[in-house]
Amino acid sequence: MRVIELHRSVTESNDRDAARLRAELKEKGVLLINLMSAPGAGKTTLLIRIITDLRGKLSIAVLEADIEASVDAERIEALGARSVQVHTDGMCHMDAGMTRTGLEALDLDGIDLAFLENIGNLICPAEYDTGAGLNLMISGVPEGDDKPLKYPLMYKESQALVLSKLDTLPYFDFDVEKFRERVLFLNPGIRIFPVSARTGEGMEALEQWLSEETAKWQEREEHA
Ligand SMILES: Nc1nc2c(ncn2[C@@H]2O[C@H](COP(=O)(O)OP(=O)(O)O)[C@@H](O)[C@H]2O)c(=O)[nH]1
Ligand SMILES: [Mg+2]
Repeated sequence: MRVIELHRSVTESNDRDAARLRAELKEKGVLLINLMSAPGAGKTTLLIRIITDLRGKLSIAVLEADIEASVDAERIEALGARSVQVHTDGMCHMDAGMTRTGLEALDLDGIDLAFLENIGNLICPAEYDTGAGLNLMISGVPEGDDKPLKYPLMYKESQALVLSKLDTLPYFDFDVEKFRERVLFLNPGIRIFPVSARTGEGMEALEQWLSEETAKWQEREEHA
């Protein structure tokens, strides 16, 4: 009897699609950042802050992915930024093919930095390479400092982490040092940005990092 491991073949073919998409985006000079978190961690609020603060410095577009509704894309468009909403028809993650389809609808001409706001979920999105140049995750203070212990994969797959809703620290027994240790144990190289999108605390360091990463992505390889 033959047994075919579908999960492996699906992820292998997705990995190939993702590598192709990443190379095309590199060629275009568009840094795509895959933004992942639990529902309500503050993805859209953070994007609104970033787009507003970096206006005139970086041209930013957003691909919004949700199971249904278009409220997030509407919030982004209200800022005058380019945005497209994709619906995943019940799927709890975005893969490279779905990301490509969404990006084709989003005009990337003149765009420096594009965000994919992935489905709110701490498990599935981390399992699929979307073709993004960087993975950025958000963990919110109200979610608790034990989340790296329970959902390690997303922390391992991300190059940077935003610890969001810092303004709510007085109301939760969240131990920032313990959280930091747990994250760094899983992923020693990850950058951690504690921020409050509400008060603006910590946004400057995050935005500086985004600008530097975009510039690095847009650098052409020098041929001797
Ligand atoms: N206090 C506080 N609330 C926030 C902050 N960022 C987001 N929120 C709130 O958290 C809720 C979910 O935010 P949203 O951006 O929609 O999360 P998403 O589902 O991850 O996109 C909203 O009620 C926001 O106002 C923050 O920095 N501080
Ligand atoms: Mg959102």
